[in-house]
Amino acid sequence: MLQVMQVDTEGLIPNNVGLGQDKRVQKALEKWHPGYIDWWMDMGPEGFQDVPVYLRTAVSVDSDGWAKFDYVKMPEYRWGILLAPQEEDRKIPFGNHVGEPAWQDVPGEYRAMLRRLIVIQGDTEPASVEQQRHLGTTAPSLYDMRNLFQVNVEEGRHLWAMVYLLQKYFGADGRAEAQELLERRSGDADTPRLLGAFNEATPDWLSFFMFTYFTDRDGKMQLASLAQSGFDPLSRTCRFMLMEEAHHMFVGTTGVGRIVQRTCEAMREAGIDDPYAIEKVRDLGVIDLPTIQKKANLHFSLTLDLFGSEISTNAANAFNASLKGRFREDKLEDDHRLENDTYPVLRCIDGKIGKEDVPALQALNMRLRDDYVDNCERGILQWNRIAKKNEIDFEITLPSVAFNRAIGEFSGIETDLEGQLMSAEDWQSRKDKLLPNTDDGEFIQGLMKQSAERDAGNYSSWIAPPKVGINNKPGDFEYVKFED
Ligand code: BYC
Repeated sequence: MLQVMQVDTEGLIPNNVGLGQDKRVQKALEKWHPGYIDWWMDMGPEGFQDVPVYLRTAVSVDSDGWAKFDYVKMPEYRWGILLAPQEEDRKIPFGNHVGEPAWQDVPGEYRAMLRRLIVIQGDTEPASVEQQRHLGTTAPSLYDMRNLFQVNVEEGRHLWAMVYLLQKYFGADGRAEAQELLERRSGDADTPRLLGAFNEATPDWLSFFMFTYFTDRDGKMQLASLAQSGFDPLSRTCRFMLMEEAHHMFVGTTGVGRIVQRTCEAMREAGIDDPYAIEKVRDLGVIDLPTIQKKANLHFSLTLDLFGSEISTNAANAFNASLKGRFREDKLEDDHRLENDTYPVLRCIDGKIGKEDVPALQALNMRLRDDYVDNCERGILQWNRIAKKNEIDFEITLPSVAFNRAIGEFSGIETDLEGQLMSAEDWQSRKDKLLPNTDDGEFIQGLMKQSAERDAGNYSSWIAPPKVGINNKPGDFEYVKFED
């Protein structure tokens, strides 16, 4: 049985949490709002704050028809606080409190741990907007520009979602954390964002698509684990965020797919079979497949670091406390406590990589990462089908999980794409072939121009048009309206 609460769209902050009756939180959020708008103007999409964009806005939380599409100038976007409907009699699905009624308030003993999880989740959202803020000017089409901005405003809404939890449930320290979320900056030497991958640059559109494919998918896995939380407001918030997240990954999967498609078509038209004829392929104004592979190597390995260490007491504590579960915890069939279970973890011991059984509670980050890798494999099959259909003999593959890592078991070693150990000298001499190098970056930057692409229905040379428009709009739909 679900309790659906109507979305109040009248006030300054659209919400389905009864904000109008909760004056304390309403006031706190209204006080936070101007700082958020200042942050958005400073750090949001550069140069496009004034143009109407065809965006979807969440107006309900029903799984059908929860959003409406219309032209909006981004600073006027209705960032709202929307939680999935409350499940009547929901029980905690895992951990020491399995089977107890889900908490509607913060359990005092876990306050600090819960706050930390919410702050880390919240920090990634504005970080990604900051990372992508320069991309609008080089969008390959109005369709892509609109998708970028859609992703950006929804990441902004996800920040609101976490800030609501902090303001409502964590008193003065929640307010301080909410403020700090507006103060840290991606890549800043003094006040960086909290997690590594969110301080990296997103310099071009291939990176953007890889980021939405790989890193937003980490978002999906982490949100899905937090959606299992015994703290019901967090669970409900994450369940609604996941509905929005699906589109972000769609942007990544189809974006890379369309680049592969265009490259393969151009190769075929020019009679080039060899995907490693890099210069010849680049001369066609498309991105060669080995460079696409290198970008995948980079974004996959950076994203794996977001899962934390393979063996983690933090993760065990969060699970025991019934705060963060496993992926699809409620669909798994075991005791949901894991006290006597083991899980095979890939480790590096005495310079050798191999699997070792460790207590399952300690291995929860590894398990989530395994689920993630499995999830990543599926979309890559789609890219490879495109190459095959075009009779180009090239398969994009995921590198070993030990490759290019900065966190966890493999942070102290270097390996090749297959996970074979390499010496430091070997790594130095070969890394340009495994990860994007300066030449690759310059070549891709050279393609990132925008001129005719601002005309509806036009696409840059290096990307194929999408099969269907957003909200089924026709190919020449004007997703972003520029003044003549
Ligand atoms: N960078 O036990 P450990 C998304 C720290 S993406 C820097 O190994 P734990 C999105 C860690 O904080 C999803 N530091 O790891 C996507 C800890 O520090 P303290 C975001 C790192 O805690 C696209 C120490 O190392 N959500 O939504 O088990 C666009 C030892 O930690 C990193 C979440 O991540 C790193 N990569 O797991 C927009 C969910 N990794 O506390 C949005 C919430 C670890 O000792 N977060 N450290 O000072 C968590 O569940 C966990 O905090 C982590 C780390 C999975 C991140």
